[in-house]
Amino acid sequence: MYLYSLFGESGRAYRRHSPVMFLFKGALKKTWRFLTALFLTAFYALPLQAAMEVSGVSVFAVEAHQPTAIFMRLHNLGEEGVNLVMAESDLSTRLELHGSRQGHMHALNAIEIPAQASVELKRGGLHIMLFDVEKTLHKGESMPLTLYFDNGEVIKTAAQVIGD
Ligand SMILES: [Cu+2]
Repeated sequence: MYLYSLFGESGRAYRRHSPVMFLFKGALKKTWRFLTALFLTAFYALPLQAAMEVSGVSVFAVEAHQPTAIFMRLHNLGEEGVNLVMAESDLSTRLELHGSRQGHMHALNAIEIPAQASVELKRGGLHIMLFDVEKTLHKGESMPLTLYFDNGEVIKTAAQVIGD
C-alpha cells in the first residue's frame, strides 16, 4: 500500500518484475526489523521513573536459624500507588510480607504504598518476616536486602542489625 502511493502505477509494475525492486523490498524489511529492534532496546534501556524511596531499614539481631523481622519506611514519590511484592536476602531463602492484627501476624501478598505517601513497617504492624537466617545477626552488622515493587523498581539496600 505504501509502495503504491510512493511509486504509483509504474511502481506496481516495477515491483512485480524487477529484481532490483525485490532487493529493495528485502532491504526495507531489514530496515524495519532493525528499527523495531532499536525501538525495543531503547524502550527497555530507558531508566525507569524511580518512585520509591526506602529509609531506616533495620532488622532485629537474631540467632542463626531463628525468625526475625525487618522494618523500614517506604515513600512513594510517584503519581500512582505502588506495591512492595517481594523481598530477598542472600542470608535467607524465606522472606514474607507480614501484617499484624490484634497481636497476630499474617502473610500478605503485597504491601501498598499509595501515591505520594509513606508507609511505615514497624514493630507491631507491617513488617518483612525473615525465616531461618543462615547465620547469627549481631547488633551493628548489616544484612543485604533486595526489594521488588510492582512498578518494576528493584531496590538493593542493607538492613542495619539492631538490638531488641
Ligand atoms: Cu511476621
